[in-house]
Amino acid sequence: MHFLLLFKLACLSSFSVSVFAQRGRVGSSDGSKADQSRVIGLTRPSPTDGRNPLETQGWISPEYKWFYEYPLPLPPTKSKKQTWTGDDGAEIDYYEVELKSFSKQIYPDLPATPMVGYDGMAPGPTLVMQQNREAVVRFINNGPSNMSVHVHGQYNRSPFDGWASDMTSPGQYKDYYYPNAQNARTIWYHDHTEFASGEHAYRGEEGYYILTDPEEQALGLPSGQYDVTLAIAAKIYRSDGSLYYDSNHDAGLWGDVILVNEQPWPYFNVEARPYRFRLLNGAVSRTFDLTFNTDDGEMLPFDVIGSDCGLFNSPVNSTFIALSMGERYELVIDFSNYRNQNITLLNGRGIGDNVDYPATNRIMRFIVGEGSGDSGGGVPQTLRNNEQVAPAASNAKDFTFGRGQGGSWEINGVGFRDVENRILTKPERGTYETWELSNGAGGGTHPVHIHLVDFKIISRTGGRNEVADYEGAGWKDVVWLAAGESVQVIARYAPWDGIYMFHCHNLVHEDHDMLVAFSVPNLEKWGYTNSTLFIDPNQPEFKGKDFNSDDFTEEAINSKIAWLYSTNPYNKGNIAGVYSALDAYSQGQYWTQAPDGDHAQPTGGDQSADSTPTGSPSAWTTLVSSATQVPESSGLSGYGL
Ligand SMILES: [Cu+2]
Repeated sequence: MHFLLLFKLACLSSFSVSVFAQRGRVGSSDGSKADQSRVIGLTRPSPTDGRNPLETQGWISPEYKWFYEYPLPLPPTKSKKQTWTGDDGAEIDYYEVELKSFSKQIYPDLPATPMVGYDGMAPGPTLVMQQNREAVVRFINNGPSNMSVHVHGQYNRSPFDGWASDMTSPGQYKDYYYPNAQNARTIWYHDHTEFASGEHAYRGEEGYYILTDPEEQALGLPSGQYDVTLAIAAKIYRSDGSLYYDSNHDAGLWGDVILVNEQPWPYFNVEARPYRFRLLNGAVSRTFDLTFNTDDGEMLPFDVIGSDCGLFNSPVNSTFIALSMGERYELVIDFSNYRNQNITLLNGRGIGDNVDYPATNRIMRFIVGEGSGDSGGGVPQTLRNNEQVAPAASNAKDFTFGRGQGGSWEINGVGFRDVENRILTKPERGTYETWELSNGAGGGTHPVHIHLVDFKIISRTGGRNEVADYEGAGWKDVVWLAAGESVQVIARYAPWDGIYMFHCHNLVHEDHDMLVAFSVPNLEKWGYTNSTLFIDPNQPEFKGKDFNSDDFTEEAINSKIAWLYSTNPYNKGNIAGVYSALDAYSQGQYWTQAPDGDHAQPTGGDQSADSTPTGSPSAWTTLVSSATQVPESSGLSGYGL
């Protein structure tokens, strides 16, 4: 089976090469030629749902006339406030981020736009984390409504993962404890409040979270000012400058104003040298098909170096990239041969189920100056030595994303409001499962995000009928399910047990109601224990608390971090130990390799260590233990879920 999957992936990869190689150089910087080129031929990245792809509607927002006249804003990097050091030498960095209202000038001739964002800005400050340095981020809600913060792309324990109903009210704060143990990756944080994530992200509640590691830093990729985040979104404004959230009867909010880092159609001065761009689709419903174009209509080639879950083994050359909501791609593009030229980032029309408007074919402009004399050394052909092939899955499951008879969006007929049934499946901890994700009734296009795991795309049938090279080259946490498509993904449901969400990342769909959960149960006979259980995302110990200035002294913060560390969500940083214990478990050696010496059971036995936690309050322990035993498809409403 091992070999079979490898073979399948190899076939997919070569197929994609032959198809995409036919894409030619076309287009001009006003987008018109590029549009037509993408409509014909095999190389279009997505179907059009039967709409005339060149059809556009008029402006909904006041017409925007200042294309490429305002610079690209760059969010600041967040500084830590203090570092806690434990008796055993463990160090945990502490950050404070305050959610609050602010206003930002979007239209030069209209009043500033009221928004809500982290630290009163959008995008929020970039959190840059070093691999193997854990962090506690205290998110303080001084905003107008509830908050639940999700760091998208990291395996956070369930109470720190931004569960949709784990809400922190205005006037409260919540401490989120993050492992930062995975390989370097471009991830992001955004609001995940139930039924309101779309409106909250739209009004500004999103930012980058960049995890870096020594292997990445040794590659010599463009860094510092040459390593740039580009968060693309699309919005609608009223004549008073305020944001207008129109979900089109819950079909989607496509937006006629394209923004990069919250600036409509910005320009960015670049040197004639390579840049690393970290692309994020932070839009509510709009999918992009991106190309970099000279004024003469030449499309620039670039190296895609990574996707949602980090760097590829080798760069993938492309001239275009399709980016659905929640996806990230990293690319290196070399402007060396384009001195004193404009390079315009354009967008295809008629992509997915987008509705197009007069200027939605344009994104931003790079104004290339002189070279810096530093070529950047090129992109290494080996970026990472990353496992590319998953072993055989132990289970295959089907999930269909469609619109139910009542009009709401559902997964296998269930939505988040269906509390009794919303845990759709229970993958055994440590096992691989193949999930077939299918686009069902009701049209629409669904970027599917699975929390907790990194997955590999195995195949796509229907629609585009292929996996693009850059989709297949790395591990992902979002995959785009366009009209008529079924996509198979394989993931290992590890390292944690717990209840996690999976959903459509068209935020209008997610809120109405295409959001469900899976539960990774704790394992019987499993030697690894925590002194606290982390299965229930609403575990009371970790919920938001009312703001109290006494909690904000250096001493109080240190003692809170010491307590969080003592609950041991991340096996004291030894996550490799968790994996090796899971591997041992799968081989029936469950007592021999418990990862944490403090908690390991020394001899064989059949009692579940997780059923006898130490040092934890009894009320919720009972509650959580019960919650893990509920059968498939039964409700958890009695358990605070
Ligand atoms: Cu959807």
